[in-house]
Amino acid sequence: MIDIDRLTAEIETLSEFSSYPSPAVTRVLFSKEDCDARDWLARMFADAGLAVRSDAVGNLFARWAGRDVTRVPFATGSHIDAIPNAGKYDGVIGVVGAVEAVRALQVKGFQPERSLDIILFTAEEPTRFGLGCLGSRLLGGALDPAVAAALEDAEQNTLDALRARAGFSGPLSGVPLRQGAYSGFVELHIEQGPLLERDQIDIGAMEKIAAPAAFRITITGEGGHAGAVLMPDRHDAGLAAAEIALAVERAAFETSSPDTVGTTGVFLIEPGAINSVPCRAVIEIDLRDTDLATRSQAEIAIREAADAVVARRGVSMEWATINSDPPAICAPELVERIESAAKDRGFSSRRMISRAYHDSLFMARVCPTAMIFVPCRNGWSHRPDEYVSPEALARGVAVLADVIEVQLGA
Ligand code: HGY
Ligand code: MN
Ligand code: MN
Repeated sequence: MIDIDRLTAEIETLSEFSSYPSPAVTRVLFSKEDCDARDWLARMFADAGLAVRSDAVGNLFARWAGRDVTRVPFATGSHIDAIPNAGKYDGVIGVVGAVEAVRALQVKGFQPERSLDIILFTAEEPTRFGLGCLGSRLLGGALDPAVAAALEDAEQNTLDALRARAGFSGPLSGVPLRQGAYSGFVELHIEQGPLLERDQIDIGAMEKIAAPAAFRITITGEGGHAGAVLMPDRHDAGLAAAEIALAVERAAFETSSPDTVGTTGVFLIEPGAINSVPCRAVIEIDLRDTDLATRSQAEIAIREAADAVVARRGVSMEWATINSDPPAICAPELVERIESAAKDRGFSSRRMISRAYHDSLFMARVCPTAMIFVPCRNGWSHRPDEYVSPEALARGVAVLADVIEVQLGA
């Protein structure tokens, strides 16, 4: 039996660890709010009888010990970091909901054969270092530990310095998991899209997780006095970046796929004075599709457009790829398990593709992986009015508990 009142109260408490006032949640990797939230969760894990350990990058592993320690454990989990001005459910329901699933199984007297790890992944959001899924990327062997160690935030703090300050030490080379370290991984998450709510479907069973790529483009122009530099003589870095941002939108529209999305979410210009022609601009582009070839087609179109803009405006460009990840295919046997768990409870379900990326994208490189989605109001996410009803949340946790029960008993 899911104690939904306790779960919603815990989600409310967790949301208070935020550097923005309620209802917004902002919880950036290794900030005071993140560290305090991790401490609070570690106590919650311990109260549920879970043994907690962490790795060198701050991934937390809360283990429910099974009777047969020779069996490969199963895993679930998600993230609790939050981008600026976000909501209280993204990631959180996959961590706090997993604890509730374990408590529900404990109350019914279930004894696991196989152990379970609830994983709290470090930095699923790219906010601190510009790279998403930092913890799961390292766990999945998708990021060179030496490259990770040298990551710097906007204030030139390195990952090594920040993780040490947060109390995590040891070589990052010890973080990657071996292939098959878990028998499987299932993540509970909000849909962050409108489809389940629109069609009144209770549970989403992910078949695929979209392929994210991110680029940082730096444009250098000539700048100058806003009054003295006549229009034909300008090499305006800001306008060149603006044209490239529009090319991102055009490229996303013009692929053959409705799943291609392109976003210029970071747009900085220097010197940022009203009476000075921008001499430098930095834009960061998030480009996704569920199909790699289609995403690559969009990337090529953007690069070609950018080259033409740069040549015409007489500016220079540096193009840096932050990440360029393939999509993940979810494990059919876990997808079917999610569907049958929903069916057994009388919940409707639908197979879907996740347009957002998740830590599951990288856990799929370690073991069979799948995701359970629950609907969120209007599909809103990454905004303070993100909302999941207690009923929808309870259904997601119940299905997670049923999937875990089968996996731990198997
Ligand atoms: O951006 C994403 O897809 C995830 O919410 N970090
Ligand atoms: Mn997110
Ligand atoms: Mn998330």
